[in-house]
This record gives sequence, structure tokens and C-alpha cells, in this order.
Amino acid sequence: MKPVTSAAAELLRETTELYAGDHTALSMLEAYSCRLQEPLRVAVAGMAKAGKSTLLNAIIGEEIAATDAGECTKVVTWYRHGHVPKLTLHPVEGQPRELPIRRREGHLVLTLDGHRPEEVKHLVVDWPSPALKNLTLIDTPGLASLAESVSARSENSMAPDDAPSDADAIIYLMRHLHSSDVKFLEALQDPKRRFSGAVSSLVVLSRVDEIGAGRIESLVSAGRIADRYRQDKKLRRLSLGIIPVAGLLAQTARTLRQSEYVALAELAKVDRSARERTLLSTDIFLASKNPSTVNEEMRTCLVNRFGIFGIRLAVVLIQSGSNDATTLAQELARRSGLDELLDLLQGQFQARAAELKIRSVIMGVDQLLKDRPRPGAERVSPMLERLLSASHEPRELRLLMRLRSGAATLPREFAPEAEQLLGGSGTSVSKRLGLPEEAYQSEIEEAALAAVKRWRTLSEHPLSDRAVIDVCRTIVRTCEGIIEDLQSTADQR
Ligand SMILES: Nc1nc2c(ncn2[C@@H]2O[C@H](COP(=O)(O)OP(=O)(O)O)[C@@H](O)[C@H]2O)c(=O)[nH]1
Ligand SMILES: [Mg+2]
Repeated sequence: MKPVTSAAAELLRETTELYAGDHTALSMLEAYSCRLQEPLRVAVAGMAKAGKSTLLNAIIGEEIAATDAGECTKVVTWYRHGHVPKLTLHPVEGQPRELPIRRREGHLVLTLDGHRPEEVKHLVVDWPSPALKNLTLIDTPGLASLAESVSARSENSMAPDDAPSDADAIIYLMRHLHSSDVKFLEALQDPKRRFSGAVSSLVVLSRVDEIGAGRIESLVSAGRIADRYRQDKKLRRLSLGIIPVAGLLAQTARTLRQSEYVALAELAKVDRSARERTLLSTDIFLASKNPSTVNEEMRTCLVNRFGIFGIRLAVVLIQSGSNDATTLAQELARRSGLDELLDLLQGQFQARAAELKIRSVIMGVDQLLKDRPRPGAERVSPMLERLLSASHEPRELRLLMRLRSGAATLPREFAPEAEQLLGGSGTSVSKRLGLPEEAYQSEIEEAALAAVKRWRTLSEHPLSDRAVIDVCRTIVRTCEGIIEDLQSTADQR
């Protein structure tokens, strides 16, 4: 167990003693203890129809979450790992209730069992999916949706004023940059809140296949748009990264069926200009008989699962050598942007999971001490402050965001190395130090020592301002941590 995790457990033990007899406080503390043991919680947020549920399915690798409207898209739904499928409704008032599981065309049919959406705090789906073993995903109703209450509940679960967020991190989807997207991302980082910046977010530019009217170049255009957004100072400050993703294609790639591959391979055999004519629109494609081996039912399935863009891309991939379903699925997942998103999820969120969870717990305990003051709290407060300053990685994330936004400016020649050392290109030691994965321990140690020296010198430079000194100190901590870890593994040998 990491030392910060045991310090957090210790903080919770002390606080539990402090609140002996106060059942409300004790149950909150117990929930925080569980949260430390559980997988990281990542919420998928964005406006209605941004493609949230579709992307969530792509990450899980199964079509569980229902896409498109329905009463359950109005409630927050958690997907977490369980050995047997189970559905539990947590009402705003009263005890949780188990509901029967039903599926329609693969998707779970979530019913609220007579409750109105505003009476439901959230639904929890336990599902035996390997992808959920290290990650709990939270599907949220659209923000800025027409129904104010729906959007308010969603926002409140992620950025409440008086409790830690339900999520440790957020994937935020947007089709275009809208003022309400910026408003929501700003609310997460609101500097007036004590724990501003507590919840880190990755921005996904979603449904990118629709950008170029179904043409293969859509993904290239999407890449350009994402680049432009990356230059946007405001957005850079508010997110850890911006990635274009074709969610529908990603979902299909993760659940590709052999029959679909066979039909696409038949299409790939058709003469190019004839095929292009049939792919001019959905209606023409559905009515076409070329090739006759792909019937109308299969055409409908392909349109729903791939979209016209996805069909075109799959055909091109088959023609250039993806000659079985597994290879095609892998190639589609890569092109859809899903692989890059999963890498970022792993590199930026999972790799810092312990610290992100602890941060949520610290916020909870801090709020509890404020809401329900008790004599003896002075014993706990210093522990809390110590833990806050010891949980180093969220500080790295915050600094990364400030560097990327230009809110903290380093001398130009130092900026790329700073981002890299803070884990901006991946949190493994070799990625941070810009060394090959197979680097020797001695090379790693040497590079880390050199970095400590360089960044310490910069921090002591008379022209370095407060913000620069802050960055330098955090980087020095990071590098010292690397050296300490190396030395303790060497000692264990
Ligand atoms: N073409 C295309 N359609 C998508 C994509 N992602 C979602 N959709 C469609 O957009 C609609 C809304 O998607 P959904 O995931 O329910 O959005 P949510 O409201 O944000 O959860 C559905 O009909 C999806 O099939 C995508 O990447 N490309
Ligand atoms: Mg949805």
C-alpha cells in the first residue's frame, strides 16, 4: 500500500473515533473508507446527445448502456464490476432497492420502477465486465438540457458545493465548443472553492465521423479541430487533454460480429465507383442490391452500427489488408481514437488512481469537520493538512493544466521538459525522463539526479517568479520520488 493511502486510512480511523455516536457522520466516513478500496470513478459528462452512453459502451467493450432518449437517460447511472449482473436503485430518500434486469437488443432496459427521475439519486449497475475491474464509470444525463432539474442533478453529482464529487475524474464530451461546456468545466475548477481543480477532466471531441459528411477525411479534419481547441487558452487551462473520438465506431469496433465482417468483405469486392454510388446516402445504401449477398436487414444493421463513414472506412481497411474480424476490429478501434483515449485514461487517471481517490476523501472529511463541528477536531485537522500536502500527484495534474494554459509560464526552453516530467506524456518513470522503456537503473538515476539539479537551479534563479518556483519544486519532488523508489527497490534486492 502506498504511504499516502495508509495515511488516508489513518485519517479516516481518527475521524471515525471523533464522531463516535453520530450515525450520519459515521455512515459518511464508512462510505469514504470503501471509496479508498474501490476502483477509480470516472464520470462521462457532456450535453445531451454528445455520445456519452455510446462512448461508455466503447470503453466497457459491451453494449450495456442504452443510447438515445428514455427515462433512464435522465438519471445518473453507475456501471461497476460485479460477478453477477444486478441493478440497484438508490432513491433520494429511503433505502436502496434491487430491480429486475431486462435486456432489449443487447442493451440493458433500465426502469425506475414507478419512481420519478427527480426522486432517484442514482442507479447502480453491477456487471461482470473485465474493463470495470479497475474502473467504475458514471453515465450522466445531459448537462444544459432543456429540463433544468435533470441538468442540475447531473452537475451536482460531479461538482457539488458541499461534498466531494461522486467522480474522481471526468471525461467531458463535446461536439463543438459551446459556452455551456466552458461554463461546466470552469465550475469544476472554480478557484473560490477550497478544493478547486479537485476533479481532473479529459475533453473528448465526440462524434467526429459526422464532421466531414461521412467522408474518410473526417478524422483528419477532426484532428485539426482538436489541434485548434488545444491552442485555445481557456480550454487548455480546463482540461488535461483534448482527443477526437468517433464513439459509435469505437463501440462497434469493441463488439464487432463475424457476420458484419463477412458483409463488409462482400462490399469491399464491389467495383469502387459502383460502391461509392451506393454509399452516397443512407437511403440509397439501404435500397441498393449491390452486392446481392448483403441483404436489407444486414444493411440496416451496418448503417446503425457503423454509420456511412464507418462502412467506408471498414471497406478501405479490408482492402488494405485487415483480412479477418479481429484485425479489422483492432484497426477500427485505433482509427476511432478509442485507443488513444484508453491510453490517456490509463496514463493520466489510472496511474494516479490512489491520489485521486484520496483527494476525494480529504474533501469529504474537510466538509464533515465544517458541517458538524466537534470538540477534538483539532487532532484531525493537522493530519488532513499533512495529507493534502503529501498527495503529490493531484498537484502535478493541476500544474500540468496551468502550464498548458499558459497560467504559469516557464522560460520557453524548459516548458516541454516540465510537462514531460509532470507526467504529461505518460506517468511511467521512463516516459517522464524521456528514456527508452528498457533503460538501465543507473541511466534512470543519472537522468533523475540531473533533472533535480537543473530544476533546483532554476527555482533558485533570482528572476524566477512565484509560479515558476512552484513548478520547479513540484518537479524536484517528482524526481526525488523517482530516486527514492529506485533506491528502495535496490535495497530490497
Ligand atoms: N455518427 C455517430 N453517431 C453517434 C456517435 N456517438 C453517438 N452517436 C449517436 O448519437 C445518438 C446519441 O448518442 P448517446 O450515446 O445516446 O448520447 P448521450 O445522450 O450523450 O448519452 C445515438 O443515436 C447514437 O447512436 C458517433 O460517434 N457517431
Ligand atoms: Mg446517454
